[in-house]
Amino acid sequence: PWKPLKKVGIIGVPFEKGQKKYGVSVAPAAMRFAGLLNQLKEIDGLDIKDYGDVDTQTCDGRANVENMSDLALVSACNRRLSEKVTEVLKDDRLAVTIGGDHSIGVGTVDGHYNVNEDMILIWVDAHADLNTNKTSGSGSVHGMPVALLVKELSDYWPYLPTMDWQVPKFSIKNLGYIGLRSVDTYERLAIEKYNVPTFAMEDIDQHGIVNSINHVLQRLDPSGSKPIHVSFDIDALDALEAPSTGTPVRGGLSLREGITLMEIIHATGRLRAVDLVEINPALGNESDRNRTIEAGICILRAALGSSRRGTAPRGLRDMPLQ
Ligand code: Z70
Ligand code: MN
Ligand code: MN
Repeated sequence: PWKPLKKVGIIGVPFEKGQKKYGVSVAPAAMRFAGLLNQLKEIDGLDIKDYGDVDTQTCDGRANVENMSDLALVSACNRRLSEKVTEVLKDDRLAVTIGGDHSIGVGTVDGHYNVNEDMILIWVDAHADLNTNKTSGSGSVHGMPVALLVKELSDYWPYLPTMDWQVPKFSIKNLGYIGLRSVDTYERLAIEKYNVPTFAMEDIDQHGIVNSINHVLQRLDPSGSKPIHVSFDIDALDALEAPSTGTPVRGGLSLREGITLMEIIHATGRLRAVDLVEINPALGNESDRNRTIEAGICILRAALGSSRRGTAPRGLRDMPLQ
């Protein structure tokens, strides 16, 4: 009974306080300037609505938590984003969120979970983003969103001022990873402790991207009955494909593997939310910037049903006569 949603809502999140480099917050504007909306509207039959950008500038209150930078801003931005994602989904649209750094995954998943409690989450990333403030080497919240979201890790956090709105309800049993190749020691410990289905780059090399994503989908949802959320960090792609990102890691997914992954998820008909994060147009030269933005648009187009085979014109059965 599942068929791909033809209605889509776009949300921009110009937020970069979940990490330390300038520039990720420019990505929504850069993606729009590169023609994102028109390139998505070209896809057969899609109805694209732009919900604009979330306010990422303001917060009230303070949250001085050890080894956790700018928590009050991260919290305020994600609270607004969560409500926006919920609104888009309640409008029966697939929620496409353009970050911003990956700390915004807290808001997108929270907002999705509030509509679909049975959702599964595919985290496509070079990194696991599974640190707590105790295990993080950077203190940057973009390395912590998964740990903030999952209920199984709630006891590993101190009280987080300003975060009362976000009660971790999502179960780590509904999480899978694709593309990992830079995993911290306690992140790996948690992946093993909770037996999170994880296809790191060496597993993808062994099994191929098609078997890898199919295996994760089969593990998380054997009956094929649950809504899917994909949180796609552009650094999952190889640094040659997507150089303009804060923490490029060599030896990643080819753009073709990223597109194949998204085509398979689209074909389930169950995709309900996609995040595209960590594009930093301020890093690298113009060619790096354009390549990274183009790669991001290719990933989103595949997620929304663009076919590399092409699409014949709707309702027409013959070529035009001369
Ligand atoms: C590291 C940390 C990270 C992205 C870096 C890195 C996390 N595990 N995520 N770049 N996109 O600081 O927690
Ligand atoms: Mn990430
Ligand atoms: Mn990453």
